[in-house]
Amino acid sequence: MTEMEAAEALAALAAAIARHDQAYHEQDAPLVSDAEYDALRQRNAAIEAEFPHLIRPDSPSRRVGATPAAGFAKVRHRVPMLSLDNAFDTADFTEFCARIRRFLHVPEDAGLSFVAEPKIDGLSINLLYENGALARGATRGDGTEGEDVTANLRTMRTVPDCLPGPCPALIEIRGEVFMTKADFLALNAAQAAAGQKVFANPRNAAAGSLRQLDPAITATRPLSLFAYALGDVQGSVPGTHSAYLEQLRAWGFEVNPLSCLLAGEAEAEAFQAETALARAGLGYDIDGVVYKLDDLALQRRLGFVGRAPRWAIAWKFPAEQAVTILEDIRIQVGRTGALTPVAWLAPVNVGGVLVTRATLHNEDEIARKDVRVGDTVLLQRAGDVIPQIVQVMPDRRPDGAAPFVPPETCPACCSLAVRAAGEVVRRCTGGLICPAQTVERLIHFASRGAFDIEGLGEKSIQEFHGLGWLHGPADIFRLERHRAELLTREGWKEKSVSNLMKAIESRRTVPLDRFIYALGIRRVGDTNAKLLARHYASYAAWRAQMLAATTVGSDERSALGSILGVGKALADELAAFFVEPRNLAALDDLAALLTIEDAKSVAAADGTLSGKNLVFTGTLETMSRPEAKARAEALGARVTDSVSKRTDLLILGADAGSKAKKAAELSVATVTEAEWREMAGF
Ligand code: D41
Repeated sequence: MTEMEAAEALAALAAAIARHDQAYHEQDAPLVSDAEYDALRQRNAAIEAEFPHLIRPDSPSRRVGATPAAGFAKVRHRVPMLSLDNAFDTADFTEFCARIRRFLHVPEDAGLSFVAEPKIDGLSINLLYENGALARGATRGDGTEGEDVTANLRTMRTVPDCLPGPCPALIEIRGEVFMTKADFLALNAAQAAAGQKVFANPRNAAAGSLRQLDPAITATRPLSLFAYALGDVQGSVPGTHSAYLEQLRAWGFEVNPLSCLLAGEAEAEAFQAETALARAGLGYDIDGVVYKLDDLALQRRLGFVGRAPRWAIAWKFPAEQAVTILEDIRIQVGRTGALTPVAWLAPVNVGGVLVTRATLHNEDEIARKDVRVGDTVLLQRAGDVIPQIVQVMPDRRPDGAAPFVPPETCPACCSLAVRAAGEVVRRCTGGLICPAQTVERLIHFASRGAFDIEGLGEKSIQEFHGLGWLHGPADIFRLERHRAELLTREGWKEKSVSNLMKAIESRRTVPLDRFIYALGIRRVGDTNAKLLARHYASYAAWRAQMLAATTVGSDERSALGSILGVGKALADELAAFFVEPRNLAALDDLAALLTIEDAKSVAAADGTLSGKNLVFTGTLETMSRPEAKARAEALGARVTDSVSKRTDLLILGADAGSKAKKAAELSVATVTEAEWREMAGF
């Protein structure tokens, strides 16, 4: 690997890992399996080890865990919440014990007592009790600072409001919030039935439930807590960890009943093996066992290195694996039209869970692993409910097993499915007519920037779609037909129905740009919709030109590609939409019910960025400077390097410095990168 390649790889890894961290910690919706995530981090570490001078200021290795998300107040833990070093085999554990003995200067055969606690796969929290009353509860966050989720924690049965009997004046108690497997499955079933988001695994379900801004929602979620450690203490506590766990029980906390005191290394090894066997039968997910030296005085002497104590270690289990036959590869259509291949498997038990499906992510992944129908495959569950295919067993491949051929049409609506250059995802082009996408499309259609139909939000769209009243956007303007039946439904009254119908009627006349934007064609954000509307001026002209532009190489296609700021990728998306005859039929059906207003002529239009002087500063996180500049210029703006009185707008990347200050002095308007993307229609 050259230095240049290493730098590029580190930049890409930093961005990818940050994206995954955010998806995992802030949206509680991971994009990849834990194993894939670990592989990214390992690759990052390996490259950094080889090229230490290229370690980036924003390197994932410099960040620990999640930074607190907006919405909750930040809380500094009185004593930092440490992390844990990992052991993966007996040798690692033996070395952990040897290190303790070396540090304490005790003989090699000196016995060490450990408390073993199954390592719950949940999220750590910190509870502060003042004079025996719960004063504050926070998530672990980055270990130093977490989020104040006191109100949410108070809704949990297993979080005592007060500690009965004598207790220190101030004490921090730490533990793991989790959801049992049964509670998780029931919650997901209820979420799915209500058309709400389902969670990838119990850990994410627990995190998502605890981090609700509305504690009333948390109160309905089945969360559990096992307490396992103390933080700051003002007052006296027992001298051993095992006695401390007993004290926690006496105060009313649940402590994992499998926790136990072990007399030495041999017992720890046996405990590890027993727990690995018991794992599948437990009601909750664990990913290893934490071993903590029992003697608190020794713990204090040992202290910690970096952010991990020398006196504790998490001995992880190997990932749960199994072998089975891949019976079929079927295509799932997501709500946004993304096609995902899914492996249909001969049912197999993987660590106590009966598995019949595995995700195959995308066609590149299938090609890379050379997965074929009929193959014997090795599966792995690593914390996730949906398992991964680790590899195929090539020597067990049946004769005639053919490589996977990606579908050219959408299995839900038979429209063409296309994969744009440079993208891994194949997408259905049947935007308006694909049943798999209907709800999502309609939500966009009725949303604020589009038709802006008040009272027609996600919930009612789901309801009407479920009743078979809405198949495409035109049906919204035929809802009047269902007025009588709607009035008989729960939650609908004369007033709300009549308001909804009025809101719909008031939108029968619509400006061309909003109409175009509402169609939800990929890459056609509101800025591009405005550009198109201004350029083609009338709906009839736009429709005719788009039809002509479906022919590759036509004058209309190249004209479309060269409209200020539109570009080839967008031209391709528009062509793909218009090439599908049923999209066109749905469009005509809709247009016939509406009055679509012509756009104002280009000369009179006041383009939001046209003629403006822009300056970029700081590090843009989602695009390069040259791309941002090209886009701005395509929208008619001028881009300069320094802020002056003539600057109209300063776009602030990360770590913006003196230019931001200057802009403030000169009262120059500023926007964030996200706002800029919005303006530029990215
Ligand atoms: O069950 C757990 N997940 C667990 C996590 C546990 N039983 N004990 C733990 N003990 C600690 C120390 C030794 C640092 C007090 C932990 C964790 N830490 C922990 N959880 C997440 C990061 C660290």
